[in-house]
Amino acid sequence: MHFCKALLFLNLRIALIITLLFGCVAYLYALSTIQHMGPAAVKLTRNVQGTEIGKYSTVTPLATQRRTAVIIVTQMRSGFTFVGEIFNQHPNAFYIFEPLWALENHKNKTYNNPGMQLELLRGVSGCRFEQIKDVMKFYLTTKGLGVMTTCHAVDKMCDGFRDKSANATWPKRCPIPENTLPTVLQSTCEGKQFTAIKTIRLDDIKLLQPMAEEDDLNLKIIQLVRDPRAVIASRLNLSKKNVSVMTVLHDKVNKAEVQELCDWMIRNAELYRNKADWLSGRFAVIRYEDVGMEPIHSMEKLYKFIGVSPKTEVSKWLENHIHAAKRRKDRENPFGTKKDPMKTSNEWRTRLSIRQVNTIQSVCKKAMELFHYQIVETKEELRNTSLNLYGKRYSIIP
Ligand SMILES: *[C@@H]1O[C@H](CO)[C@@H](O)[C@H](O)[C@H]1NC(C)=O
Ligand SMILES: *[C@@H]1O[C@H](CO)[C@@H](O)[C@H](O)[C@H]1NC(C)=O
Ligand SMILES: *[C@@H]1O[C@H](CO)[C@@H](O)[C@H](O)[C@H]1NC(C)=O
Ligand SMILES: *[C@@H]1O[C@H](CO)[C@@H](O)[C@H](O)[C@H]1NC(C)=O
Ligand SMILES: CC(=O)N[C@H]1CO[C@H](CO)[C@@H](O)[C@@H]1O
Repeated sequence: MHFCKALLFLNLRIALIITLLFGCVAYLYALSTIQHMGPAAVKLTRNVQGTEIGKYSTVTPLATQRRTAVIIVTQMRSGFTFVGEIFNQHPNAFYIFEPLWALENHKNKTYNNPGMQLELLRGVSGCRFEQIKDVMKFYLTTKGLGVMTTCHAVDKMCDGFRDKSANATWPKRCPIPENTLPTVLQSTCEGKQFTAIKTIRLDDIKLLQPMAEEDDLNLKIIQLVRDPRAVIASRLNLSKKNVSVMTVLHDKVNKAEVQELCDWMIRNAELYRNKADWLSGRFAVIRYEDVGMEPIHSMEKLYKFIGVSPKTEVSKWLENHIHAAKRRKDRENPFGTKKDPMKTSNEWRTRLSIRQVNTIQSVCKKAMELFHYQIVETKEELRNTSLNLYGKRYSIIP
């Protein structure tokens, strides 16, 4: 019995020694393998914190952890609601629209300036909210926008706080205390793969240059443009349900408004056309009319451009939305019918007079040439929708 115990004890010791020996050999082998992975591997691991702490661990480089933020700029009545929505529908998006509205409408009138605009967009893009908590609080709780129910990530965030009683006032629909708001927003934002912001209130994308040069941000900018004749036609009668040529005819086109619209189109596309370094790989421009022809393809290209894979939720939503828009003959959606894909794009041609069209065309000559919007000379050309004014595409998505 005693002998057996001694033997067992001995065996255990031997086993321990063998295990240790194997461990040492395995460790040395692993060490030599890692050292023989070449300079790339060493450089890669050294990037971590700039020291050699992580030398023998396999860690992905920090570069891949740059946050993607896409800023979508467009103008009022350009019919691009769905472009914001294709990002809102992504389960991994932190999507918000019109944050600049909050600066414009904040009770502190000093807020509405380019410096604050940059600070706000920067904060939202990079998930840093401490400096902008005052504006964010106003933005999230104001009735005017309804952000807390329409933007999915924000909606979910507010859900844990809101007063669900039927008579809850607007501030109670997202009553996150101001002192915790920055951290709650930050964790919501960081919990999502990317940020998407849509706005009609950015005059000049040049404002975004400092964001493009930030090391930890992967900034993408999408400019959405639409035929100015269609935009103006749409704006002329926001309040009219039953629109016909006769009713619109008498509305004067506001030249200053048209000028502003077309200047904006040119100003924001020109930096890219002049090959501004900081925009390289970061800028895309799409025409409403081109999206109308190929909505699914456009969505896929936009996602490819920002480097995020579109989930099935997005394509499903878009397909349903296209069908619904076609059924409703929704004027503000670019999607035509099967029989006439350009139908919605051409609608303005039955609603504006040739005089109105001439006014817009003379003010917008340069912008229309740039984006390949074909000019009409006569009333016959204007009304004859067999004449395609959008045959030459323009959209650029790198
Ligand atoms: C408005 O904001 C500025 C900073 O942008 C601040 O200095 C000023 O005190 C604020 N005014 C009011 C009335 O809160
Ligand atoms: C909401 O309505 C309930 C009864 O319907 C009432 O007791 C409560 O005071 C109301 N709350 C507010 C904030 O008005
Ligand atoms: C719309 O306008 C047309 C012509 O102007 C008119 O005949 C028609 O009754 C109107 N429809 C409605 C619903 O008002
Ligand atoms: C309408 O435009 C098409 C295409 O340019 C042309 O073939 C046709 O003759 C035009 N119709 C009329 C009535 O001008
Ligand atoms: C911008 C514009 O001129 N809108 C007009 C549209 O039609 C209504 C009447 O229904 C006018 O009051 C608006 O001025």
